[in-house]
Amino acid sequence: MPRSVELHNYYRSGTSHRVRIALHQKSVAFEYVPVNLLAGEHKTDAYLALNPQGLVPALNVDGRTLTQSPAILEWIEESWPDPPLLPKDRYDRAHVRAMAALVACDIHPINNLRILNTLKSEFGADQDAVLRWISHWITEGFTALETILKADKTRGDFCFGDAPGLAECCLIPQVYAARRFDVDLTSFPAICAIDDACAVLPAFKAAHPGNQMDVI
Ligand SMILES: N[C@@H](CCC(=O)N[C@@H](CS)C(=O)NCC(=O)O)C(=O)O
Repeated sequence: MPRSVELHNYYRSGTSHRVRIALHQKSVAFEYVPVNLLAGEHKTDAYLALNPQGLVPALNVDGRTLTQSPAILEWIEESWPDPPLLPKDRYDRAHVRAMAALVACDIHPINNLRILNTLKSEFGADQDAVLRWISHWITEGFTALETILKADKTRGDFCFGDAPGLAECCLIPQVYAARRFDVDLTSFPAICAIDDACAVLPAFKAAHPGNQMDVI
């Protein structure tokens, strides 16, 4: 088992939030190392030495650095299998991974800070246009996810089955971002119910942006 686990992250970063949920869900003790994105700390030489992409999170385990939250989540799952983030059946696993990827590959990347900054600096978008951009892509992705969730008649309170897993690691931070940017969520009752079910769980409370040491 690893002796030291350091999470280099930022309280409001969705990808950081994903990894915090997984670590807390599995009761893994870790050191929280804040990286202030607004102050550009992710572009310093020291951080680029950890992650040449200059993106958070980075997970340093016994001196080895892991990057890319999907890879980190899978590594956490392999290292601490209980409680599981993925179901036993491989078709079910593909289904859960697909819901996670819907958020992680198709919603989050196009709403990232560097994309929003480029929309403003290179393409003349003002703040109102940026908010419309965010709302457009979250709404499109959540519309599909809501349909997927409603089609699963065996589902309990979560995206799959009766416990949160990989899909919630990605979804809950995206719901937090949607609320932060005032995206209208009234058309997504299934997603909001999953968010409510997670909000009362200790791991999700511990991972919440508002409960981190670097919250502003
Ligand atoms: N695919 C990467 C994306 C990481 C990422 O985009 N992180 C954001 C925060 S959520 C970041 O560092 N943004 C800095 C920037 O855009 O300048 C992952 O999942 O880890």
